[in-house]
Parts: sequence; C-alpha cells; structure tokens
Amino acid sequence: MKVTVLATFALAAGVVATAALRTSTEPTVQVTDFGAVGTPTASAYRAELAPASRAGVKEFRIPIRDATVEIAAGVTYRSWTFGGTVPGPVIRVQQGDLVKIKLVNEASLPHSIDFHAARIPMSAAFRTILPKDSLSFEFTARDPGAYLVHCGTPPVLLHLMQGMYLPIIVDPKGGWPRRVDKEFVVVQSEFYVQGGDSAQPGQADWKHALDREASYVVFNGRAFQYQQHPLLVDVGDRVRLFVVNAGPSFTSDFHIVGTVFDKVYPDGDPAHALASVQTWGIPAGGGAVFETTFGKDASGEGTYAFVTHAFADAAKGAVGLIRVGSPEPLTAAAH
Ligand SMILES: [Cu+2]
Repeated sequence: MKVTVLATFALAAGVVATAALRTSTEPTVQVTDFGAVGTPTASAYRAELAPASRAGVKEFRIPIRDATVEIAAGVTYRSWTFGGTVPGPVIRVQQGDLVKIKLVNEASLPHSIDFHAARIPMSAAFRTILPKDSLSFEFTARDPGAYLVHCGTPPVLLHLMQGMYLPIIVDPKGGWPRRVDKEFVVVQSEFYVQGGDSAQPGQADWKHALDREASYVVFNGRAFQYQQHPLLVDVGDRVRLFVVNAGPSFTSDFHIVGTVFDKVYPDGDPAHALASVQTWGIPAGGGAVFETTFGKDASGEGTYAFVTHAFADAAKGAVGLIRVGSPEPLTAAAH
C-alpha cells in the first residue's frame, strides 16, 4: 500500500503529532498523547471546546497517574487520574471515526478504562491492567453523543470517587443540526473526603461514599471554580453545552438560571431532540447536550448561573456562572 506523508507537525515539543497520511482511500490519522498534552486546569479546568479534527482515525495514549489535585479552594486530594487531571482530558471524535486507545498504567494500583461510547467486549477492552502494564484496543464511534469514560476496576465506586473519569464527545456525522458560536463541556461528579483542609491532601471517605453523603459536588473537578472564572460568551451567541455526569452516585438536574434550553438532546443524540426545556436530569453514567441562545432581546447581556437544581448538591459546589457580554458585576448572587 502506497502512503504519502503530506504533513507532520508537532506541538508542545513533539508530543502531539498529526500525520496526514493521504491517498484516495486512506483516512488521515491524528495521534494525541495525554501524557504530554491534556486539558489545562489553571486557573479553572478549560471548559471551552475546540472542534474535532477531520482525521478519520484518532489515536489516544492515556496514562493513568496518581496525582494531587485541588477539588475546592484550599482543599487538595490524593487522586487517581487519567492524564493527571480530574476530569481527565476531553476526547472529541466524529461519528464513524476509528478510535484507537493505548492505556498505560503509570500508577501504583491496578486500573482499567470503560468507554460508554464503545460497542466492544468488556472482557477484553475494559480489563484491569497492573502497574507498568499497558492495553490497546480500538472501536468505531458509531453513536453520536456525550459519553462517560471511567475506570471500571472494582470497587468501581472507589475508582470513580478517586477521579478516574473523562468525557468523550462523538459529533454526529455531517455535524450538529444547528450552528452554534461557542461550545463547552461540563462534567459533574462528587468527592467524599477525609481531611484535605490542612497541609495534607484529603483521602477517600468510603463510609460517606456508601451513605451518599458527598463532601463536594463539582463541575469539572473543582467546587465553585466557574464562579471565580465564569464561562464567557457574547451577546447574540448560541451556545452548546456537553454535560456528562460521572457520579459516582448522584443525578445531575441540569439547569441554567435565566434562560430556557432551545434544544436538549438526551444522551447527546440529535435524533432525540426536545425543545423548550427548563431542567433535564442526567443519570450517573449518562450525558446530554444542551443548546440555548443569549440573544439581544431574550437572555441578553448579564450573568447567569448553571447548576444542578438539586440544591443540596449545588450548595456543595455544583454551581457556575456564564457571563454574557460585559454586565455590571454581581452584587448579591441569587443562586
Ligand atoms: Cu481505577
């Protein structure tokens, strides 16, 4: 087979390379190493999304790493991660893409990876690997949506509450039905913590996890981070949010204060379209896609809150702000 390498370019000291292998029949290949390039988390986990590349084959190297992360202001946690952050990096592909995964266990305990977007035997692809081991598998992304990826090694509750999850977005073939101006990803999850408010990082609180008594409920890994660092949009923007609920145990009742969703796509499939929705529940292990418009004449310039409308959970950290245009600063937040 004759393959011509048309272009190879490297970012971040050669760690992400896109090799465009192009003949009349060959798809292009994109290779991403999450050991070197992930989703930035300073000063907040980057929620704004870039489009997926057009490469028909997308390869991801995903290292599993122990890491200390900040889960609330001044609260650190000894976590287990994909790629060193909680959530792990965002994977974005297009329906029909071949997704190739290389999982590398650089941590101190056995782990695994479970892709909800994959139709594949769990016994092979999702099996547990020991420290220093690796595992490779591939699947075709057949179903569009916003999906959870997580460690499935028992006890799954523990591996999830430790931070082992990331979102995968599968864009529908031919694109989404409506054009938008900005896209964001939001992953809801809970932490159950012993300590963490001193010099020592916090650790898992198994009893509270079993009793569903969360210490924090968070968006993208850190309580209240988008109150300090709101999502920024312009007046007139149509916005799409990909919301994935990692749990491990709570539902997310997703809502934006001050607007109504034009569209909700349960599970993120545009074939499931609902119109004019106020709040939509996302089960643990599920996802949904939300679209709304911050128009001049409705939901215009101002500040909006996105929350889980289960307010005991919002009070523990699952609330953020969206700033539309350049409004006056908030004096007393209603939410
Ligand atoms: Cu694990």
